[in-house]
Amino acid sequence: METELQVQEINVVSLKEAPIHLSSQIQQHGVLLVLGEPELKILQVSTNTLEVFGISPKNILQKNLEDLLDPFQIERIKSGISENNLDFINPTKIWVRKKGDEYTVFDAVFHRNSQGFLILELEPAVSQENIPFLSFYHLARASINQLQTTTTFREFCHIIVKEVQKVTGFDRVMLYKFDDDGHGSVVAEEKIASLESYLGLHYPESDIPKPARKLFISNSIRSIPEASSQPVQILPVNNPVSDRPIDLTNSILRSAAPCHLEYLHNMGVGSSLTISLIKDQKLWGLIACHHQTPKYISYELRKACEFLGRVIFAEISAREETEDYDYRMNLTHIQSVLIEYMSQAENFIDGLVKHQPNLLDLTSAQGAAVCFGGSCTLIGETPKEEELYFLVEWLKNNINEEVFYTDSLASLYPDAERFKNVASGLLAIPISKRNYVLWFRPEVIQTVNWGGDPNKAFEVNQSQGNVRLCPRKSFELWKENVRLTSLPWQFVEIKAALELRKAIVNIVLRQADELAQLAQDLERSNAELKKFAYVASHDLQEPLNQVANYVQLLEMRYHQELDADAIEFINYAVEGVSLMQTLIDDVLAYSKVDTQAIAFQLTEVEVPLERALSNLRQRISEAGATITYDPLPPVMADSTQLMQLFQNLIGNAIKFRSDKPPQIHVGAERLEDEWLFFVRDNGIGIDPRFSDRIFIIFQRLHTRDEYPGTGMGLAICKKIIECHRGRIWVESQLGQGATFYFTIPVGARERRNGRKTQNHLFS
Ligand code: BLA
Repeated sequence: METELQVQEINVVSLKEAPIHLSSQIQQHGVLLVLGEPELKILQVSTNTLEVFGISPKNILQKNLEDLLDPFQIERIKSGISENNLDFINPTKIWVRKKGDEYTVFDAVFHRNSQGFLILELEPAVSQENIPFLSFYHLARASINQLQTTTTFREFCHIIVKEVQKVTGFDRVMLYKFDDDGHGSVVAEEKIASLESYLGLHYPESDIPKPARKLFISNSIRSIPEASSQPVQILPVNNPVSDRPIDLTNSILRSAAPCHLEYLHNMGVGSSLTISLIKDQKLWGLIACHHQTPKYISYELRKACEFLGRVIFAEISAREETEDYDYRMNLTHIQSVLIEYMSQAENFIDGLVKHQPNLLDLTSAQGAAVCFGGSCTLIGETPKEEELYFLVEWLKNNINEEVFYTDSLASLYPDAERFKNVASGLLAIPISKRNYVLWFRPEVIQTVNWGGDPNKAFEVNQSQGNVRLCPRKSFELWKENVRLTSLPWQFVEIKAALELRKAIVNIVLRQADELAQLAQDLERSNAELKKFAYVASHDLQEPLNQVANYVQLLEMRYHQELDADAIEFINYAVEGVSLMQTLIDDVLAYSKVDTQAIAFQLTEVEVPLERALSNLRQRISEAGATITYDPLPPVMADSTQLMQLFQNLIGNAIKFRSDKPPQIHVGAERLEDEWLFFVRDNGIGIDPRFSDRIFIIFQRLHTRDEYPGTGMGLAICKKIIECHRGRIWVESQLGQGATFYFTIPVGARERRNGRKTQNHLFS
């Protein structure tokens, strides 16, 4: 129990071992020398020189390199070093005299480390001759020719390992790919028949700790020809110039970390060669080669493998991107279609869910929801609406990013287990604090094959107070059933969701902006008007009554004494008072036409029309007017206001009649998105020059003697129609009658069938 707890507490990365690149230990088969420039003074040396050269390290330290080598070799080296690019002299063949006439041939490789020291590494030459560079090229070209005929990513990977296996002869060559979470798996393998296969097996992150991976980005090829040999110390441990351990990041002889050597031993590996595969400055994967027994690979051949891996891998990345590319283009297309739909729809949500393609296609999801303004619009397979309210609440409190996604929602939000069948995977974008677009993917139960139990990837050894991690002993297949997860969201899908978010935010903001502006304007003018109407009706009413009462009193009390002129003047005064009364009433009526007070209802337009006609009964019969109308459609409107509108328009048609008896006709016609109504008369008509002026408040074309009235009627009509989001205008010529037109938009429900019903009148 106690050790179990401790295991959990130990962070594999924060191991108390020295950083691996400062280990000051190299592998036994070679010699490492740290040189001071320009005289090439030997500052540090590995302690195995006696075995390799026959000279003890103490006799080498502080000497110059020329004390060790023939003058002609030194000359070659010195001129190479002065070249600045050490790759020109790597590798150089060097002969070191062991004793008498006995020479040993080495491959000499130089590099300068991060601390600026020149490091010379000597490996016994395996082959005598250099492999010409051209053979790299032939190797790579042959492989790439093969690649051209392959189709899938898997096949591509397999060719790499096959080629590397062919040129090196390792027992096993693998392509190891890292996942996003740091674990990795063997995606391609070529091996001798007697070994069991590791293909498809997963290995936990701790098998290759982070510091090691960081190192592999800088040093892309590492060779351990004899995994069981004892590491050799560098002398002195601290560099005499810097007084610090020497940085061996780019050394080829550095001894692997003890933990890793133990790992290789447990796995039955006698030697290994590892090549880093780097994409976008990140470690994408490794080519890992194993041999059961010690195996030396020459520097040239290692370089050839590195080159091969790099060239073919570049091809792989390109291929991976092309596969991505087609899908990405498709998503981009869907995205632009959705944006088009959204901007056309009255409500952007309709644009996302009502057509093909829709929201689901943007991310290849099986379900989606738009939670907006307190309600959710669902499409496809989704959790229930009330479950979504809780989920949105959780997102609101826990997620601050522009996009959130998981392929295992239940691991973060346990309630999600209840709807795992539809939503084990979630991709969410917040539109604003409480509004979200969500995509869902169902649970897909997967079996993951591990190379050994990942929960026991290492053991803790406690001896003499030291805690030490060592790798597991068993690499036997360990199967894990992964539940409560969906297929992962791909990068391109997440990007498409983010792009959509931008578009929605823009559309919603724009609509909100327009509405706010409109509401503000309206509110301001209405408030002013209402204030005026209030003053007019209350403050004016009282003095007005007073005038009326006293004038009438005057008439009653002094009737006898007044002459005809005085009585006429009193009548004018009474008329003036009553005109003022009508004006006040009209202004009040005008101020009451108000969008906020409007009661939109599906209204059969004939109903308000007939009420208006009934109110005008007396005037119609007095004028001998004939009024006809076509069948009229239902519209979303305020019936009382429509009544008032008709009453004003028909009242005007009667008032402004010519010598002929008035003939008035009301009709309607369907346009694209609205109904067009008209009221046509045969009256005196209006000079087209004035056709705009007549709708302005208090504007009159005639004197009150000719035609009575306040000049408010058409202003009220205009306001009523504007409240219905329509337009009103007149078409007329003087003396030829007039036609008043007004429009009312069709309701949202009707609009969707607009094309079908276009030009198709009501029955
Ligand atoms: C290094 N571990 C590595 C390397 C590989 C693996 C490929 C790089 C080897 C190299 O650069 O030569 C792991 N090898 C694998 C895996 C497969 C394989 C997964 O063939 C699968 C087929 N490792 C552990 C534990 C520790 C550890 C418990 O399992 C210690 C905490 C450490 N691994 C470790 C270290 C290195 C390493 C420190 C770096 C070795 C070095 O370069 O010094």
